[in-house]
Amino acid sequence: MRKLTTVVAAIAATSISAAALAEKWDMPMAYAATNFHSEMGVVFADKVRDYTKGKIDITVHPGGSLFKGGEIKRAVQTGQAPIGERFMSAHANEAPLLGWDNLPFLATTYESNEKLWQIAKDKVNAQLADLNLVTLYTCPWPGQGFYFNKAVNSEADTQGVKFRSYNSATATFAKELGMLPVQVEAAELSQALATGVAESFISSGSTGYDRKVWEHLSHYYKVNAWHPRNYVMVNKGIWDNLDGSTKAAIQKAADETGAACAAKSAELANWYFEQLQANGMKVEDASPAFLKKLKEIGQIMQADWLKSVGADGQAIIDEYNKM
Ligand code: PCA
Repeated sequence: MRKLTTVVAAIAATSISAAALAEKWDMPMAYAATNFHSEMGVVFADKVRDYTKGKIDITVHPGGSLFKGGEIKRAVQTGQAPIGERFMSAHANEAPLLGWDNLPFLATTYESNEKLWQIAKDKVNAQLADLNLVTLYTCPWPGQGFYFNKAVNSEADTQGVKFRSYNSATATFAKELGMLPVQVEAAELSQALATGVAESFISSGSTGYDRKVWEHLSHYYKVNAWHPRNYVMVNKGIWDNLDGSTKAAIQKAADETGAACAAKSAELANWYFEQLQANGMKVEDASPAFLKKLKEIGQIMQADWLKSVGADGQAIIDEYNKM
């Protein structure tokens, strides 16, 4: 008891601020520090510090520097890191529902992707809760198109091409085009292209810009196949132990950051294409023949997804198609 009194007295005497008693949270993120997702992670951390009056002090670790992209979910699930950010559909091999945002040509604008998220959200969050995770916010990437080191007009040009995939859906896409997929994190993409491990990939202009892929590749085909999302997740046990006002403060920061991040993504989408072009890449629409093939593959992928997810997946698509 004396000890406690001494401590209380000491705190009063030196008027240690709330910040000094802050809970420190390390937040691993997978993408480049200069990428908008990572910059928004810093905005989020600042807001959380502000709205919790210094109670929760988040330090962002971008670029896979604390945990690599592929390790972040497990780190947060197990509480090794209290909070982290990851590409949601990378977990679709474990929980197929989490591939809701990789259905080719279903929701190809920011607006329709947001509608799809609103429909999928409760089911996705329930799935993540089963994995001991609570989603704080999600943020879409710009539309996905194909990078190559040559002109590609149809699937005749993609046979045998080495392809960097970022999840199982993109590996399927590649195989259907006769390509040879290998999964590589964005943080290791430049190296994979430099060493010839990969010579093509599907992504947004954003990742091509971050990884300066014009050093190795020449063509980008705008396909706008889907807008995949990153999500910021917190360990469920840690979240459940927070008091109500702290949760509300963090959620306010998350809601604001999620909206700002989506707006930033839309604002930058064309700017990234301009940067690719300024660095010598050809940025073009996919040819009608190539696009037709991609759409056929898209139908197969959607059917496969529905088969693996079952009724929940069908309910999401049915509701989306009604809108
Ligand atoms: N960039 C990330 C995921 C989607 C995107 O546009 C990547 O290529 O890893």
